[in-house]
Amino acid sequence: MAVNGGAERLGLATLHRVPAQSRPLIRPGTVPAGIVHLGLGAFHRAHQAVFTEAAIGAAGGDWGIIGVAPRSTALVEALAAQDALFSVTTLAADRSETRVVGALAGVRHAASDPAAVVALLADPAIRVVTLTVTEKAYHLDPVSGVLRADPELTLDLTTDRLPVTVPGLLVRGLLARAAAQAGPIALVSCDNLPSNGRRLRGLVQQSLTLAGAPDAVLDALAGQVSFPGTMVDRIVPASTDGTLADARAALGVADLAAVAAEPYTQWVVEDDFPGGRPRWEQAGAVLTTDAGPWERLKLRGLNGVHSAVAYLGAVAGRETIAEALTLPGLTDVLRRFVADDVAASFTPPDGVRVTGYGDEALARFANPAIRHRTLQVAMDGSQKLPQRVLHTAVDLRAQGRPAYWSALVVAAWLRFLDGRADDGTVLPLDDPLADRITAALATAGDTPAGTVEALFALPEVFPAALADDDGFRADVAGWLGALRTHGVAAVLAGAA
Ligand code: CS2
Repeated sequence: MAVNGGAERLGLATLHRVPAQSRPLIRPGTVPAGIVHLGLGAFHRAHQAVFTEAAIGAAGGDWGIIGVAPRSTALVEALAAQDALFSVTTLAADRSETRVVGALAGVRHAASDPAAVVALLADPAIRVVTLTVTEKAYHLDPVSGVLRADPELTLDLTTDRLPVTVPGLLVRGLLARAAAQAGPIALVSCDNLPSNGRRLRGLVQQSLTLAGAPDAVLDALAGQVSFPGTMVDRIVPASTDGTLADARAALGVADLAAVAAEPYTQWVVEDDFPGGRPRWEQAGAVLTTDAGPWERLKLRGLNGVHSAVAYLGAVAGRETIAEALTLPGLTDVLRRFVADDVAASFTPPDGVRVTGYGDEALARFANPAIRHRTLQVAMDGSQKLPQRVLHTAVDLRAQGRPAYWSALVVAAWLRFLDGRADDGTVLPLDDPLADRITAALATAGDTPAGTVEALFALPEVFPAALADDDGFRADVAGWLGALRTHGVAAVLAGAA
């Protein structure tokens, strides 16, 4: 059956056919836009859009979202044909529930109409910009936070052409905003980057400098633009035909922009919005002065564990995260990783026990209704490993402690980079540094120590403190040798 099977499409005109409990919390199409969101992926639709709709529903405000898709035309077309409506199906292990979200006030396609995006960023009605563009779109070196040289970025920042990169769009938009004196604005990174607010500020400052922005403009912007840090959390796998079929069954109309997500959701936001903001706290978000401890908790205690499951699971031939977790011994190993390494590496938010948080994350990963592919989480490892695992190891080693389980996670990534699962199946490498990684591996020889030597020499990934740490390198090489010789299943069975 085709996903829409000839059924009518979701939209304002068909909303009356959607079961009452599945309709939006606000009257869609009636709330003026106050937010631009860059990156209309599944995560945004199931997270910030849901919080924002609930906040508008509870407290009002002109906070409709204009969703900007950087690349995907299919999604923009699907949403445009649906009056920007889409549904979220919440999947618990034993039940599901689908609801249409009415937070989007419009959609734009950055690649084909960058001028429209620049104009929006300069519009006084827009007072918040949120971003979920994935780690690599920031063009930042994950270790140092320095802007990476890139020909497209250089063209965006140094010529008059219409921008195609995220930093290019932001800089052009902010310059237009300064010229229009359009008032204060908050730029909010909702990506899983370390200190994401500071990273985004650094990105904008470096880009404005490269673009040759005059000092007067820089000064004007400095007083008008804030960069609140945030921690965002909800497991939202890429949508599949099954997601669309479930949505259609629940709604009675076809939704080609449907997403599915776990029940759990969390948002911690630094309260620094000079142009105002939706009352997200009324939707369950935590507004704080410092999201840093929450962010470290999540990056290390959830995402780091997720990446571990993804690499070990993919090499063991498991398709999904939940299936990987059934590997005998894996849960024990991950609990040791959290208790011995993650929990000892940083100070958590007041009142939070890191091991309890880790157990909760493992229970969420085990949700069998969420078919999150190990290969999806394994993507872009070079951009993810530093904040998810390597910072944990750096902090432990600085205290003179071992980082034994962190070394296993790094070894799992290196084993994944071998390109073949334990059963010989090809494992694709989807990573912005794929060329650098492949070149490094080509010179490495085939001993574990050789692989460690070659990969640890990539300064964009491995902080100097680890690259020079013989003890840590030996632990990684030891685990890598065991994984290559015995396979994931045997290593896990004997490990914890
Ligand atoms: C995952 C995250 O794909 C990944 O790398 O670890 O997308 C994870 O599902 C979210 O951060 C959960 O909030």
